[in-house]
Amino acid sequence: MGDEKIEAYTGPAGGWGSAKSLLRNLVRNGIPASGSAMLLKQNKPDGFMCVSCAWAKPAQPHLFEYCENGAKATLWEQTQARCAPEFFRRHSVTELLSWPDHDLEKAGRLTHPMRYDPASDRYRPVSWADAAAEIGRELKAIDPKAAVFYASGRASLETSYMYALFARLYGHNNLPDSSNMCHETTSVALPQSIGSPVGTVLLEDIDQADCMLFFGHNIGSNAPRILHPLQEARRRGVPILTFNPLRERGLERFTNPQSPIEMVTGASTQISTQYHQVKAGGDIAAITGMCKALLALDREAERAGTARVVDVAFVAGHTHGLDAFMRYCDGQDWAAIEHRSGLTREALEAATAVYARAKAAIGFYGMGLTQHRLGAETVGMLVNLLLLRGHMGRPGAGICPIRGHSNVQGQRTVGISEKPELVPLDRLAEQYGFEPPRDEGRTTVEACRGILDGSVRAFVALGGNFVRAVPDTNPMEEAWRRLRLSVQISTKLNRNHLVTGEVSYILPCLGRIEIDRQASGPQIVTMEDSTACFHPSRGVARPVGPQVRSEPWIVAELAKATLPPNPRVDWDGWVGDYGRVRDAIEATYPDLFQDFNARLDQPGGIVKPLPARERVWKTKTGLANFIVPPGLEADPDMAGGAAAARDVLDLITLRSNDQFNTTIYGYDDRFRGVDGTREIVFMNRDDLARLGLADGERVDLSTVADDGVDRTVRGLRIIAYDIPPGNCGGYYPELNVLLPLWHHDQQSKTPAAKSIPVRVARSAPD
Ligand SMILES: Nc1nc2c(c(=O)[nH]1)N[C@H]1C(S)=C(S)[C@@H](COP(=O)(O)OP(=O)(O)OC[C@H]3O[C@@H](n4cnc5c(=O)[nH]c(N)nc54)[C@H](O)[C@@H]3O)O[C@H]1N2
Ligand SMILES: Nc1nc2c(c(=O)[nH]1)N[C@H]1C(S)=C(S)[C@@H](COP(=O)(O)OP(=O)(O)OC[C@H]3O[C@@H](n4cnc5c(=O)[nH]c(N)nc54)[C@H](O)[C@@H]3O)O[C@H]1N2
Ligand SMILES: [Mo]
Repeated sequence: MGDEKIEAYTGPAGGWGSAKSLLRNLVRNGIPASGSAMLLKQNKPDGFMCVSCAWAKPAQPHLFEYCENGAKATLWEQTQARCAPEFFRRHSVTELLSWPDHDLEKAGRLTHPMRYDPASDRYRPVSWADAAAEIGRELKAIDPKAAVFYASGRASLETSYMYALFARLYGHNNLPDSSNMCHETTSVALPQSIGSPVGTVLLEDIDQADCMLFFGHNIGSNAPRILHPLQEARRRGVPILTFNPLRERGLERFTNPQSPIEMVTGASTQISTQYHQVKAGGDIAAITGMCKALLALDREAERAGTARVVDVAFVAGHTHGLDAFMRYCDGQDWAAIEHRSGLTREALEAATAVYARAKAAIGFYGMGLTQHRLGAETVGMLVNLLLLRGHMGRPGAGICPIRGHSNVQGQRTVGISEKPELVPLDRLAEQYGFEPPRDEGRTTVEACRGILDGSVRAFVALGGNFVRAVPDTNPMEEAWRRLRLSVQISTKLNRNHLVTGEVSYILPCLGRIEIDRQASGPQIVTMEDSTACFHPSRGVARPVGPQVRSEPWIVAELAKATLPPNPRVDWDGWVGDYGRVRDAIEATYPDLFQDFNARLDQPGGIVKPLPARERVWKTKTGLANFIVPPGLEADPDMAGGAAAARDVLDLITLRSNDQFNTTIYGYDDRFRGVDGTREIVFMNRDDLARLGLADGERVDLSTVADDGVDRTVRGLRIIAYDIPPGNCGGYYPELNVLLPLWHHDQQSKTPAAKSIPVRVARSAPD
């Protein structure tokens, strides 16, 4: 860690700051500038799909179809550093447990399969054959229902299909993935509203939209390539209305680092035309205010005999539940809306006035909506607002959840799901001649509960850093040690490897940037982006080392070692030619993957058929539904009791500009003016004055909960910040200690990481 420096950032997103940061990353990963040629292949038809976010890949890519953070992800994966057996000889697991996340991954790419040896407290190299044989023996010895197969969202459609099939042939549906901490809220909310589990917007819609709403996503850091179409939209004069507690730089101003003119002149584009600093969890209230204002405009228009504001024909022909929704809106008073949203009636009416004029509007959103106690209802509210004006299922309009991991949406599409009703089990039964398990599997939260209560005995991870990403870090780490089997298929060392079970393995895999050569030659893999388009990805870099295997190969070896032979599942044939896995995928999902292999190289990707795009509503009512929320609160537990006490704030856990989830590239959160530390808490100046605290002081945060668990993080440095009063912010995953496992979206069980009630107290002097 370097020196701490806290200094407000005044530049735009992108620009020279971005170019400089990129260069620094080349150097820190030991990659010569010439190695950056690899970046030219990023998100290109003849190259690889970025391993960072899931944003759409255009049919006509730019010369540089990558962003600062996508490039960082590539360089981080393609580092010259190696975490080889020698590293594990030098460092015991106990020693490594004291290392920060950044240093662990910085050790470099994993090169050998390793098995934990408790006697020496070290990981030791093991052969692939021995590893697979022991893991197979262990899995055979337990009840399959006591095993969890987690996936982190990066592995390809091919690997994911094989992995999910392995779980079901073995006997369980315990297939949570990172989506359970992320957009599971979306997967539960959108089917109720519009009968689709995913967003309806395509890239071409963004080119046609004339109004955009942005709720709770930090695009400048987490999906920066969206800034290109947004910049173009702003040039067309499209208004962008943003709702976010923090003034995120990428949502304010952007200089396109790929535009020589902008780089030389320093010109930047204003992104948001209105910026509303809604309180955390205040979105139901804010959107209620907008709907209320919209209905008022509509009544006025009706009285005056002018054009209606509500799309009457759409609402009458395509929706259900408007009357109840109108009663709900009429029943909310402005004082309560203002109080809960933290926004004035005037501000909400100003946003509504712009929205009411739009002919084609898109609602974008991220974790700021999904990670709340009533996250699903909050997403439902955004859809309600769009439905009132018929912005669904026509060009330039729709709902656009911005997905996280680069193939998280695709993993769900090909069967990684704990919900058996979402998987064509009958077809799998027929295709592979077996009886798949039909019972509900475990979500991430339920997997954690099972680890805590001992009912889960084995955990296999296809990527990710589960124990670090989930809530309640301390009890989870303690319980992990009682697991019988922990298997981590990974590219880099992380904390989950060090929190061992009785039998623990690290299995090193290729990333998709590397060339994956199998019996039939170099392989292609595929993924699904945020706009539900499938794309091929071709490795371009030299594999990390001779002992590193591809994910499909590893999954096949584990499956062969665990399952009785099945003549209908040709694991080795599949590994020899991934095209055959794609044929199998097509056979299971003929409607989604028609002519999959033949159409792989379709420019812009293969568009997944989505009924909601065609105004066909696969809901129980057969119509798009207005969903009435129970009240204005997205986090009802923040409303009263201890949480209303004067020293209690609502904590938002955030990503910095220098991390990918639990992967910490460095300690620089440039856009928020933080450099050299992650041990900070952003607080509002009024709260500081009220609590007698000062900028730069150290405080301890403790979760307000009466379940007897001590959840405290000590010594965070206060940064006085432009954040609504009553809210505070800090970094994930360090603050996951504070997030109770039961504090999750009630419907989807997505942890409510954007509203944790915490008590703030000055730290005791050391
Ligand atoms: N470089 C980089 N890219 C990434 C990732 C990464 O870590 N690094 N992670 C990937 C993954 S898995 C995901 S899911 C996405 C995550 O991308 P985001 O959805 O942007 O997630 P967060 O960084 O958690 O930020 C959430 C944003 O919501 C705002 N917010 C918080 N609470 C509220 C609220 O109550 N209401 C509203 N309206 N806003 C709120 C915060 O201020 C913040 O701007 O990014 C993906 N891309
Ligand atoms: N408090 C709080 N908690 C959160 C969140 C939050 O906003 N706040 N966000 C949540 C969200 S949105 C998500 S998605 C989860 C993320 O949770 P995870 O997906 O479990 O975590 P990652 O940090 O993405 O996983 C990083 C590890 O993945 C491995 N890896 C990287 N690339 C590959 C690959 O190509 N193949 C394989 N096999 N392994 C690979 C590396 O070993 C690396 O250490 O965290 C959640 N947790
Ligand atoms: Mo995510």
